[in-house]
Amino acid sequence: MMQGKFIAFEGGEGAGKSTQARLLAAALAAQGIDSVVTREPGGTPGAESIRALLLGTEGEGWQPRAEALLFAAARSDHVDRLIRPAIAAGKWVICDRYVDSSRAYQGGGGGLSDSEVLDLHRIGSSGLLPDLTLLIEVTPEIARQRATTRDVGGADRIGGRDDAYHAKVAAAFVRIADAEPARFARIDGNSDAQSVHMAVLKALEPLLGAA
Ligand code: T5A
Repeated sequence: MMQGKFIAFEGGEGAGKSTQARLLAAALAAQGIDSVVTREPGGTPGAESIRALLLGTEGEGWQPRAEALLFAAARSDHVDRLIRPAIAAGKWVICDRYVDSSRAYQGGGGGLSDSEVLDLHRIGSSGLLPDLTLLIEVTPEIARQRATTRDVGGADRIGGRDDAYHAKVAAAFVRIADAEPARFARIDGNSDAQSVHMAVLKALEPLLGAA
């Protein structure tokens, strides 16, 4: 059996990652490609429990290193129990955030070095990387508008951090993507969902040709 592919969507809050993950799964299904849409932190029962610890706004929260370890632990469970088995079964895995979020948020925003975050990923998940990572980029104004529509009940612990933190995260995403052009496609996410979806499909053409 052919192995599946592993696609990740990355970007700031409200960029439209979940919307694009769903549209991609539907487009793949129309081509007869079986996929599984999943998310981080989360995707398995254990990782979803860790998600609640990380994003809940009760209590005093986590220091940057504890936060990075919790994301890495959640990812390890997700990779072992869901991502690797699905790929081995020939499915495409479409993941809403993955390790590059840890590099951008806990690294760029939280101050850990990139090599520290990658060490945790090597220990937790054998360094598994996506075949393609789609970075959805929107202006801060559009991100704010979309996140406000979504966060009617209030932002989570990390989404609710200040503008300076999110500016560092956005800059880190661009740095990471530009350093690995073969694994990343940078997608302009400012237009309507269907136009962004077309750009996503264009970026996936090389992988779809090989499916
Ligand atoms: N985090 C995560 C880390 O710090 N480290 C890590 O390692 C990981 C994995 C949770 C938080 O955890 C942090 C980052 C986050 O702060 P999350 O649950 O993925 O991560 O949080 P969000 O990024 O906020 O997730 P969302 O899934 O809610 O945002 P999306 O997916 O970017 O946006 P989406 O698709 O839900 O769209 C938001 C709104 O905009 C509309 C949608 O309908 C929706 O209302 N929309 C559009 N409107 C107009 N035009 C378009 N093109 C649109 N696309 C979407």
